Amino acid sequence: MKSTVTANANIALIKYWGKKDFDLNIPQNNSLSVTLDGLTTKTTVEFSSLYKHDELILNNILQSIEESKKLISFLNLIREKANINLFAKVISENNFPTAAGLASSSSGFAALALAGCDAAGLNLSKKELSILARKGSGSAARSIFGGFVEWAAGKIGYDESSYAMQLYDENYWPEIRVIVLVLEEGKKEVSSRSGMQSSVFTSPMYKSWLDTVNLDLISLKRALLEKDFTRIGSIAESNCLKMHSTMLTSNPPLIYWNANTLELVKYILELRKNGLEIYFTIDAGPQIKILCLEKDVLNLKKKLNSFDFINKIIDCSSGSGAFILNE
Ligand code: 2P0
Repeated sequence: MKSTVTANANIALIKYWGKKDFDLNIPQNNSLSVTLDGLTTKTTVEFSSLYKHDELILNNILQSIEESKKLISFLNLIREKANINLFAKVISENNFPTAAGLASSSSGFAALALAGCDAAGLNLSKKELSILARKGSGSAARSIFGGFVEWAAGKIGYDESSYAMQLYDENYWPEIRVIVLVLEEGKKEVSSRSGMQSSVFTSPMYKSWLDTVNLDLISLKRALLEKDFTRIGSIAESNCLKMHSTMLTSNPPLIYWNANTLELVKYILELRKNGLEIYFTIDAGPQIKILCLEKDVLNLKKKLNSFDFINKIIDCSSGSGAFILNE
């Protein structure tokens, strides 16, 4: 009863920031993402009667019970579905910084959902896996799939109504790139989970966010169909800034950027004014993700190399969904 899976993180072009059903982890709005081949989690789950409790080893470090709480409640969902009562050992590794605003929970829970189900002898459809992964972490619902993915928000109280689906697979647009700039590797101070609830309840901008996000989604889907990079970049960048306006106006304010994030945002705008077609998006952390086309990657990276505060540059294409690695 053992299975190993890899899954990639995803970056939202239309963001998820807030839930309408906290118990079922059902979001306020539909979101749309691209799965990234450079941000990968590899997870092994083994259920065995030899284990006397659940154990999580994350990036080679044994986690405390407190740190394993989310994992244990997630394993309980799998045990209930599979009708087993065995404990599990889970070994998980990310090839990128964990909990720093690089969507490690998206790849983490997508990998755990598939590896856990496979190890428990469950054969779920991708839609069912997406519903399950969502309950670990919302964005994980999207990482079950590769390429461009939409997560349908669904309805309050209806577990089965909220799941992701693939719009285009990872081969749809090989020229599109997401260049991830890692500025800080530490864990963020306010988790996305508590940050987004605070924005829902306290930001006076939250209603405007909800009023415009669906129009952004429709326009972005149209632009994707037409492979119109200019429109995709502008919509994604503006959607990201609208999400950050709900963060900034939360009480207490949520400021996930640092001074270097701001310096790079201004630099990106300047480069674009001078003809290099690049756009930024930022999640709940200081890291910047630049959307660009393959033809501009070398030139862009050369320019970025002059910033010594950029710790790491990860060049991503659109990547695959979660899959089982067992021989
Ligand atoms: C997203 N983020 O759409 C947005 C943009 C962060 C900013 O999904 O509470 O870790 O586990 O459902 O999925 C981060 O939130 O939150 C996130 P939970 P999650 O990618």
